[in-house]
Amino acid sequence: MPNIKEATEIELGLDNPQMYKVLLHNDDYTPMEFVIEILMKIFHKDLDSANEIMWQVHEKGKAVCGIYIYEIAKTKVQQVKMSAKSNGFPLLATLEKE
Ligand code: TYC
Repeated sequence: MPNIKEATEIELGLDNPQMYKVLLHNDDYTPMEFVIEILMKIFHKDLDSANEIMWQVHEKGKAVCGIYIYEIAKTKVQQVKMSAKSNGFPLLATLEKE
């Protein structure tokens, strides 16, 4: 018997969606503590990995903080933007196709 559900998922591209990296970018003004807080609250990192990612951004200029489907990645970028803006920091997050 043909598997209609599987065939439809494949046809619609739902079996293997395009994934997007969310990158955090360095700047000279956002406090390290604020970046760590963002990584814990928005990207659900524990303190150790948030600290590690923050240092990677600080030293290398940018780092990946998560990989998601488009709608989720876009929402994370927007959440970073809103939180940074309301706290008066220039922190920037961007999307990149995986
Ligand atoms: N460079 C910032 C500082 O020295 C810290 C920082 C880290 C800023 C990561 C942004 O995405 C960032 N206060």
